[in-house]
Amino acid sequence: MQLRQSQNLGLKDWEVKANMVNELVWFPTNKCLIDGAWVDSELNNEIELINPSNGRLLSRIARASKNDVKNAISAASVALEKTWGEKTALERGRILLKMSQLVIKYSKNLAHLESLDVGKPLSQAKNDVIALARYLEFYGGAADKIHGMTIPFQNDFSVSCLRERLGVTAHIIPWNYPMQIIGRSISASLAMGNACVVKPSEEACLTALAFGEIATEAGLPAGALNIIPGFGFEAGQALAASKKVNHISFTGSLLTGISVQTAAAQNVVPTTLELGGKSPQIVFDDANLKRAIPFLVNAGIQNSGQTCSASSRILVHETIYRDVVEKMSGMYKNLRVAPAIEDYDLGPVISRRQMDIITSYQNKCSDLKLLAEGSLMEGTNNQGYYMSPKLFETENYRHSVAQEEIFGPIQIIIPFKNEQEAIKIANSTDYGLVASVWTENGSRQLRVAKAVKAGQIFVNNYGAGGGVELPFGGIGRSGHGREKGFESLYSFSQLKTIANFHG
Ligand code: TXE
Repeated sequence: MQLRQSQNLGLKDWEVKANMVNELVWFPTNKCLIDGAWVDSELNNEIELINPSNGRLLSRIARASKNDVKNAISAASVALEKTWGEKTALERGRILLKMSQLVIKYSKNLAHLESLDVGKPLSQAKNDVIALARYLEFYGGAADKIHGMTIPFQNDFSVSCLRERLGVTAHIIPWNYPMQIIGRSISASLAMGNACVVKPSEEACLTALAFGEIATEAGLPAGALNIIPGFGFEAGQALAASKKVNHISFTGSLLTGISVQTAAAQNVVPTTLELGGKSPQIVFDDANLKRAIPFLVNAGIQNSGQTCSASSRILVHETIYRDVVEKMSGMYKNLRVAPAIEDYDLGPVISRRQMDIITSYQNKCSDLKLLAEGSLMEGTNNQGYYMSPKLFETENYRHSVAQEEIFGPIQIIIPFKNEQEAIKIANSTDYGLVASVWTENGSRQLRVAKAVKAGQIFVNNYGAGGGVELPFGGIGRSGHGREKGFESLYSFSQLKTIANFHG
């Protein structure tokens, strides 16, 4: 079948206009990027993207079929044998750096697209663009600085370990942070010399497509990065089940993660899974509350709580509990929810489906005390998916809303009596992604940081501003493998040991 092609979608050059909330992104966004060309999906099928700020059609994206996925994987394999595979580490790094510069050049457009598509306040989308550029910069710089090693062995041997690429890497991306998650995963993989096939989310996909355009403009050879929008049960599943993929990075829900890992296991393909959490912040009686309070709240409501590392549990020592409740409630009462582009504290949540999930958790909170909530601004009565953020309290840390990931703007505050109990509550869920400890006591900082089960622990802060350099990933049901920092380069490569006998 001859596929229709277009040179450019026009997304990266999209002119940002004033009142974008009602704008329909009419560009030919219904394409897949395969082997450097924007092509129709095999069956010429489309998926509608809905603008969460008004519930109306935003754009249409391609619905890639199994064959489209196959073509994308073949294009990646060919790029590895030829153009991309022949590049030196230095050359790969320079292309990533060029991509980083172009992301900055198109940052205004990218931020607007992400804000419209995901429904996140514009300034949060701007931060995501900066993070994307930073990932490309970090891994572009690292591409020629990741080495193998030599091993002292018997005197008549020379032993070296080469750090080699894996081959074709698959990247299954969720809707909550498309730019950031593409950035952290693709940049590291390309730096190591792999070729990528990306399956963005069917709920938010536009910046992934714009990123494809930027890669082409930066001179990334055809096939090194392929983008196949589509449904998870179709394109996603086909990608996860392919024998020709050599690694899968997945960020998303626990159940889909299990299904991806099960599919990969049939082909003995390694996976990196990032599956969210129920991340606690532990506030001791000597904490600097002036500094802590904004972190306690913002880490829960950022992107309407739809963040894998959202802090949805706040554990507070009983002696300062009422003070913290009062201060957090004060902040909550000033939180404003508005259409994303208007850039208040929260935008809408991603979809009607997500709204229903969050509402069902809110209903389960009926036996908890509602301490405070934010308010909806004008413009939110327009079919968009708006939810006011809510702060609840309970002593029952085993309650389902204090144990399960809600993925919405709900925080639960829980009192504790002593350090031992705080650690017990923090470690009581099946998750372990991120945690923070607020105390001025140095011994306690280290004791608690070591005792809490999570991949990242922050002391007297939360998130360290994103920290591209800092290894990130979960334990337990939050997943396995590490992204970010140099760790990610290890995940996207393998060691080959050469034992040379010269006796
Ligand atoms: O996730 P899915 P959904 C959590 C959050 C949310 C819930 C549901 O709790 O409420 O997941 O969100 C692709 N084979 N997180 O349904 O299904 C899918 O197309 C291969 C946490 O959106 O996990 C999309 O690209 N791929 C999270 C990606 O997987 C499949 C971020 C994620 O979708 C597939 C998002 C399949 N069988 C949701 N089925 C986080 N950790 O940050 C779907 N996909």
